[in-house]
Amino acid sequence: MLKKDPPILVTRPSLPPVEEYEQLVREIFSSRYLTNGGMQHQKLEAALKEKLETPNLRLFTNGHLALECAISALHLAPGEIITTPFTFISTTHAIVRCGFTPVFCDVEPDYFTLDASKLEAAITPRTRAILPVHVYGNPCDMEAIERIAAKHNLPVLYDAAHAFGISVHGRAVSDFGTASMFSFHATKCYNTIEGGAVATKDAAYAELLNGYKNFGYHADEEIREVGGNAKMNEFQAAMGLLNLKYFDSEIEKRGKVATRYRQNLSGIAGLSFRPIREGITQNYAYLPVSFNPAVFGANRDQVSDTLKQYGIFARKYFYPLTSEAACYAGQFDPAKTPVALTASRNVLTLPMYASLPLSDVDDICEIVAGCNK
Ligand code: T4K
Repeated sequence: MLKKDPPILVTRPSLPPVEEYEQLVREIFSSRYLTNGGMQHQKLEAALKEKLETPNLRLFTNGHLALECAISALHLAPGEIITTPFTFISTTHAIVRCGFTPVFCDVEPDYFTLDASKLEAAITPRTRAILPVHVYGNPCDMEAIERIAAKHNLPVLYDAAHAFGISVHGRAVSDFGTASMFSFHATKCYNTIEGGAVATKDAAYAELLNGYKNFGYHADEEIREVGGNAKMNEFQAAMGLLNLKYFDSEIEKRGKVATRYRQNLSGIAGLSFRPIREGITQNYAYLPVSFNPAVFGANRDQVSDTLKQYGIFARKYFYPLTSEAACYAGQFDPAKTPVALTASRNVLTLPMYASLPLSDVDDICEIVAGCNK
């Protein structure tokens, strides 16, 4: 097989027709309203409230700052926040940057989401909140987590960066917990270039989010919080409005890509796909595949390197564990989350995006299967 030129990247952003974006850019130019809650922003906030089935939603310039503002708005006393280390570094950084100590709970072997059976053991008198992650768009066991949280009177803030549009037995993920943070980064299945949102059922908490993302302002001369600047601008919101229009068809295309991968690679010993929790809608945000090096003929890194030789750039989401990051050296023991540690060594996320040709999927699968010697 020839080396791919141009290379195949782990993802490509969904983009609307450029003429449609030009039209909205013209509207922005004629309004001369570029940020601070302009018309596109208002329209997007309303549309996403409906899409995510939530009574309150606030837009942000990116998912990370949305998460920081969401933590700040909980108004917690200093202490610990329980989370998982098998996630993008943003989750842990947000906790630390807000002044809290992350406490790492292990993940479930099937879904890589917080293992509720290990949650209670991680709770201490200093625990202030629980921050689980819907990794790869697979929702956590929210009922089990929230049962424990309620028993200990702890808020649950979900990192739903990967979970746009997901529902569980017909109930939107944003309907769970105190709040959920969604990322709309270019690499996500729904994007506003950069962007994010926090959805919550709690109207008073949503009002606090307004302050945290806008220097603490609630009215012209009323500065209530020590807020920063995390506002989404009009160009981002315009992209979001258009991408929302095409979201369902993009997800349908992603679904076809996912099906092709499963058809091509199922039944290979030592290679497994994530199971899908019962009753959920999927957004096919990522295409994670686990390799068991003792059974499969190669380890994850060897498969990744082989793909690179063909110009195919899969990614090791999420390696290293956030608890292993150099900036946290010596602070956490990754051996205490053995399931997460194994996942970080064995999972490769293969290229996944709506416009990925199925013939390329076939080529990727042929190379991966060929590593099984
Ligand atoms: N919580 C979780 C669980 C998250 O996964 C994330 C973000 C966050 C919180 C924070 O949300 P944001 O603040 O980002 O909204 C990417 C993304 O930057 C990041 O959003 C994402 N998670 C993370 C999992 O992946 P990188 O460093 O891997 O991205 P990069 O630039 O290497 O891009 C990946 C591939 O996509 C490249 O091969 C090129 C391609 N690409 C990328 C961009 C940006 C394009 O084709 N076009 C583009 O515009 O972090």
